[in-house]
Amino acid sequence: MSVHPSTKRSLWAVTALVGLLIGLFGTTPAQASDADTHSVTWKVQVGEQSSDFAIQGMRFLPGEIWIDQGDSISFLAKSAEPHTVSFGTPPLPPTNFNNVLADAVPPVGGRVFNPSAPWTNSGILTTMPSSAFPSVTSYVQKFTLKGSFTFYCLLHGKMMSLTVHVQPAHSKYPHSQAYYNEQAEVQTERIIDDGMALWEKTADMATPTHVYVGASDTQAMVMRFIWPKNTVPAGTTVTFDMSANKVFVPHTVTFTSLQQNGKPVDSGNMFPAFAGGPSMFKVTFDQTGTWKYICEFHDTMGMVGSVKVTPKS
Ligand SMILES: [Cu+2]
Repeated sequence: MSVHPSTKRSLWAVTALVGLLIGLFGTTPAQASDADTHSVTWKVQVGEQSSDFAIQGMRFLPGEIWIDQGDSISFLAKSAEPHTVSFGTPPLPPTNFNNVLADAVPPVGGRVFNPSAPWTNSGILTTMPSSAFPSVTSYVQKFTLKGSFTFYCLLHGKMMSLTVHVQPAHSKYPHSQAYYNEQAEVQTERIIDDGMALWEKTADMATPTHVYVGASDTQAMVMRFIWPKNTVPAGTTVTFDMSANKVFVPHTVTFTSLQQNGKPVDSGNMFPAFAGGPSMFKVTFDQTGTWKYICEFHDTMGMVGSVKVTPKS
């Protein structure tokens, strides 16, 4: 994430709030581990992505796992898009993006899973750390209590969930790690194919004057402007549109050198209409030239574009 002055201000506010939350919740002492030396550490992947980062997935893989009392799960970040591994009720009702981020960033709880705590949280898991807030690439929880527990990603909601079934110690496992890994590989491919299909479908609706700002369904996100390169004659208005997004992910349309009325042309944070918007941004291009723009959140994933403005014909 590159940091624009306006983003810097809002991130500063987030950082201040995060500092407060770490102060409130970050000091839970780790519980003593038991003496079982036969415990297994299972692996769960968090997120998926295509090699060019264009498609980002929103699944824990596997989404359901059977382990024994005393076993641990190591959650491993597999995508640049940030996710969390969270359980319980977050300390604040999310009312806006900064609020969600403030809940997601601070780790809450120790290494031993405590289902009776009001809220446990991994912190931000990502393969592409941002300098704007702290993050991790893995998160371990040890399970000492029997039962079924459903975790979710705070950033992407309850559709991104994982159910952990904790059987009594020394029970037979229904599946091996190799089985889960194979399933994860097959499902990763499916999620990326789904994202590619969504990308094509959105491209069919786009025109030189109607650019879609990302796209998403409930398991895949397209981190691209669609179309990313347009040519229009001077005087044309281009609409940048968030309506192809079905999940709560912000984007921006931030021009790197184009100024109008002495100010840089920048949408600020955009959200889909169901999340309160603003979901549309219109720019009328009067100056000829090639004007580059980025999404401030996802430019490092390749979410960049340009509009070439030719003289009026
Ligand atoms: Cu973006």
